[in-house]
Amino acid sequence: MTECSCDFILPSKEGWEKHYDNCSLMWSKRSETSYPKNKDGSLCLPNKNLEKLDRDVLYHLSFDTTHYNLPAMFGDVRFVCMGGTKQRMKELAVHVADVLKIDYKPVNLTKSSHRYAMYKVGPVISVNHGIGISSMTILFQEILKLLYYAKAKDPIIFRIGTSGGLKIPAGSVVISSWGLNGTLEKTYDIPVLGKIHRTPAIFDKRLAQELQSLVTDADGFETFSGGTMAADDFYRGQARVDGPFCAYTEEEKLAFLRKLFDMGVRNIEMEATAFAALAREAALRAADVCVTLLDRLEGDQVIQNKVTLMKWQERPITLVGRYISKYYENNLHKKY
Ligand code: R2B
Ligand code: URA
Repeated sequence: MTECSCDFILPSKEGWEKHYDNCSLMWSKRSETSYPKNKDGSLCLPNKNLEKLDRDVLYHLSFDTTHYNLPAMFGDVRFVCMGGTKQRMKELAVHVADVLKIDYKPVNLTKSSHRYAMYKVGPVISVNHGIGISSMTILFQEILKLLYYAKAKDPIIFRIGTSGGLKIPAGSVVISSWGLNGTLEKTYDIPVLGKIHRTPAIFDKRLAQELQSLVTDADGFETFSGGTMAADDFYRGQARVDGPFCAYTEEEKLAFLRKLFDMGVRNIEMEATAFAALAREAALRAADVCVTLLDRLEGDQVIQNKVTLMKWQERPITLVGRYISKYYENNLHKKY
């Protein structure tokens, strides 16, 4: 019988899932393949080709395994936070430093890649992934390899994002339960060698419950758990009628958005399916925490003023920062 490897960040509460989805016990129940983690929680990536490489170049991060001591640089990483923009991820790094009381001046560690911007503060990597699944998955896969070479233990991954809400007030935060693709399946589908490779896009329920429990009335915004549609486009792919092309009516658009709502979807963004799927495949615990910039039943354009939008975008950062601080308050870092 496989043993459970749950390292609870928050003590269990009634009604919560008993296990994290990525624990060795849950993995053994759902998968025939061996658990992709070592006993100490470090990653054990299943691709054996990696062992044959003399040097692995993490091209988009501008690191490699010869010229950089990745275990020394990143061996202590416990949390990886990703989000679309460089600015937001810099702000997250500064916020984490503040919360953890670390004296910190932001330095972009991947400046020479001219692609993504990565910050590291204490045990937290904060890195931007650009827009959409293909940009995010390149970053995510190189982060997975980085964590693997660094021998980081039990990393937890957050996406901090923006989205369009469905029938919820603009400025609300949605913690995703699952991702839904453009053809309304809860999967991440990618063509591999000419065939569709399909992976379930389900997020860790216990982690979502823990995050949700940290929201207080004083926060001044509502938080929802629900499905997240990941579209491959901002305009037609999200049923907008304000793009350069549109061959459906406003009524058809609203009927589609209502159908999504009835399926349990609470927001639309552009990465959730792939983010959930890659994390699950690597047995990493992940949460997608997005603020909604508008209610899509009421319109398509993001018309809020910049100051309000910036304030709203702090909300997922505050929540994830609070989660990371709990990890310290509960002294869990001392185990590592
Ligand atoms: C939300 O916002 C971006 C598009 O504006 C995209 O990255 C997403 O998921
Ligand atoms: N990001 C999206 O992908 N959609 C929105 O409506 C808002 C932000």
